[in-house]
Amino acid sequence: MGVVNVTPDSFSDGGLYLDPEMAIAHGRELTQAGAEILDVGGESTRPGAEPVSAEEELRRVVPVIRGLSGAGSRISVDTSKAAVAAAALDAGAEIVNDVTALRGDPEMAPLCAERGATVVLMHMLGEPRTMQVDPRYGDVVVEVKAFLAERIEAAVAAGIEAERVWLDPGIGFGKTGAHNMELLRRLGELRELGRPLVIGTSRKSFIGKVDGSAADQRLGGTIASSVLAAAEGADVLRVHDVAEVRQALTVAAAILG
Ligand code: HH2
Repeated sequence: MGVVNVTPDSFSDGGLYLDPEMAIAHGRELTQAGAEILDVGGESTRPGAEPVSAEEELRRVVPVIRGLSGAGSRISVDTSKAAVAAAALDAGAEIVNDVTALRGDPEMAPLCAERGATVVLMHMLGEPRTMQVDPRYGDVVVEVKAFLAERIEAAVAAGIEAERVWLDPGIGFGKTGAHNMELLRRLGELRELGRPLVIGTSRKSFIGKVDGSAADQRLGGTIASSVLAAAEGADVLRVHDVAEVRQALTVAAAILG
């Protein structure tokens, strides 16, 4: 899954693809590089980010989704707002990547049910503005797993087919570096939920906490964490650097046979 951020303030590529033509060209490059899915987002969820209105988010993502629809990758929309998801589905998206796991907007679950969308349910402790202020867990893996199990039930109760639910432990969303690494080491426990797992480690600050690198110097850490996540059973890797991660995964798979 390649990341297409149509935002002025995303933590690693904010402002680079705010212009729709630039975002579409970038999405096409990621497709060429082997992205099977493009995740198009119009609101940064980085720690401390301020929310964006639905109108502004729509203005950012809809032309880009329209421009990328039919160009070779499936399209996912990274949003927590039902109005944005509805317009994105109309424009050609088929996956709704909701970092609030359907808790942010009461209309989101019924919309996804009615439209037959695939949904990504992600774990986040708190909300982006404050989530990195002293996050605490007893056992982070047990708690994230219980949360995701409860969100699957909520999705199914709202009429979303269980087969259309993907899960994500939300690397960096209300977690310390140690929490993130514990989750990555014990992904096998989340596989017991029986649904595809999405993992997004790309350029995130837990990498910088290991070696002091800045967001634009974390490709090696992104590759290491993505390959290890795949080996632990991750199904979808959400990354900015599709060509490099794709090559790493192909070589790792060849070695493992
Ligand atoms: N991470 C980010 C955004 N959306 N969605 C899922 N399912 N999983 C993730 O790990 C995830 C996500 C944050 O990365 P990015 O989009 O690059 O930054 P920003 O939120 O600042 O736009």
